[in-house]
Amino acid sequence: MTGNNKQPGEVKMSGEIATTIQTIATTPFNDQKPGTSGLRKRVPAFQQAHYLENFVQAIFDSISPPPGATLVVGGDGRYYNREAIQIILKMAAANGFGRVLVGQGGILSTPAASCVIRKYATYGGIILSASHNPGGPDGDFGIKYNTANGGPAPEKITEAIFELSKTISQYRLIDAPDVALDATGDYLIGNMIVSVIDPVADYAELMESLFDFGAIRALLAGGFRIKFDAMHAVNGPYARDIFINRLGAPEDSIMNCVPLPDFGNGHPDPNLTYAHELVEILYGENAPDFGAASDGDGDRNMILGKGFFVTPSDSLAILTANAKLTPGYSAGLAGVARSMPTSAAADRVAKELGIPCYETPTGWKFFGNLMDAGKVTLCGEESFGTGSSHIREKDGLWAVLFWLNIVAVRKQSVETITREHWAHYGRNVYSRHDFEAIPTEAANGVMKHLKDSFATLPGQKLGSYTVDVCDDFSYTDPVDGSISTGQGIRIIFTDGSRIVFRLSGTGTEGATLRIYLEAYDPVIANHHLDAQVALAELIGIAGQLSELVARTGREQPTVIT
Ligand code: VG1
Ligand code: CO
Repeated sequence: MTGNNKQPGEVKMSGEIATTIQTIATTPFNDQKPGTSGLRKRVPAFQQAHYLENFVQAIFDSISPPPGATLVVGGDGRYYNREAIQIILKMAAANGFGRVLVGQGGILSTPAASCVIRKYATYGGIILSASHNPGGPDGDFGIKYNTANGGPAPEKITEAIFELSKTISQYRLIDAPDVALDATGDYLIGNMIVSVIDPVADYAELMESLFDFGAIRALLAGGFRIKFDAMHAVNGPYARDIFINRLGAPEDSIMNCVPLPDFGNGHPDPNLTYAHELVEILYGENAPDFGAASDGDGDRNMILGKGFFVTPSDSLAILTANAKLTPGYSAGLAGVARSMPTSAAADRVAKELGIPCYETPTGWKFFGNLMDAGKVTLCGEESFGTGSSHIREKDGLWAVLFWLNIVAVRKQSVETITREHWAHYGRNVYSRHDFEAIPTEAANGVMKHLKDSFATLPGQKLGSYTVDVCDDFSYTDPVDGSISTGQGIRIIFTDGSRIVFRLSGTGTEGATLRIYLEAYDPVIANHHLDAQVALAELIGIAGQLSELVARTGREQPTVIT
């Protein structure tokens, strides 16, 4: 772990040697409850005096690291990333850490942070990101703790952090100058070494160990054209290294690959709405053969073919069905897991492969135990998240490389691979409708109204659908027995079609209501239908059951994916 711009063993001093530990008195904030993926707030909230410090001290107090432990710190480069990292380094030094590994420039994608935590067997890591939420001075910021397995802290840890944040009275930091983060190398602050590392190399090597880079290189050299959109977010340098340097793709294969603190004023969420620049290219004249995008922190992915969109739920199923075509998964899969609102397309593949399929609550933290116990290899969420046990986070570029490896072996287009999949397994027609920034009371009212109708719904005939069961999803972790309740309302019809209602745990303004719609269609002749057309009746039923318009005034979703 030495930098490349210095002699091994040389440790640069950060200004004067300063080891004074300061204890700062503080008072609690009462809103530091981590959501689906860490604590997310508007930037000005994080800029309040003591706000970040309180939360970081609550993390350190709840994990009580042994003296000299190593921590990983990095973020997606959004506004306030650098300032936050300097604060965290000074606090880590005062809280007894012996070393912190930081990505150069403060950059580490979420999957790269998970990779580094695992590769160097560190005690844990702090990732600074609000993921797919917009950034900038008025945008969002976020912070999350990952444990030694490289994955998001499970609920029992995030709950302990929240409890401590409600009673905190002081935090510790050392009095030292800022650490230069722009050159790799080792620096000393207090008694702690800060190792500024190349943020890309370890991750890119891991990707090369899983996929057939030779086959992908040959595919690209043969004229197969790709376009990857990093959306001005963290994956830019990763995409450049992997696609251009390692796979020999031409320069115009990547776009928006310089990370910007405000993501170029964009919304770094890879879906048909926010990644419209890429979508227009893939649906335009002379379109490339393959398109992909990732989000703010690099853990999400969207996969496009020429004029064709692959839903994330289908993507998980297709990767599962074709995993053996790649070197990293040639031995087959232990099992697959999906979040509850994700379509059951992967379940059908798992059944045919004779491997288990698990259904978990929303959020990657619920996959960690299953992967640690060797019960599953692939995991996915409908929210453009796919990943595997190579790390403990979802992984945007991994999914893109997985697809390219499959295309290189099958020598078929993305559309053909998907249509052949549907022809074999049937199509789980799927869509999610998001209603953002609804007044919290109105959103809670919708959820309560739905729960109140549980008693009368089963057996009711609604158009061509009959309600079979409905519930508020709860999950018992098969590894440690922990129980998570209130994870989303499911209305399941007798033919297996579903409507799911859930409130987002990552939004920062009012409430976001997500309505997930799924209908199974085995008839190949219907497979060309647009999802909104095929789901029209279910969409109507969802509106009727939830009394959405009357309760929220919303006629149309903010985003459809
Ligand atoms: C959303 C997604 C969820 C995902 C989470 C974090 O959560 O629905 O599937 O795990 O974001 O993704 P919610 O609670 O808003 O529905 V990331 O890439 O934003 O860290
Ligand atoms: Co993300």
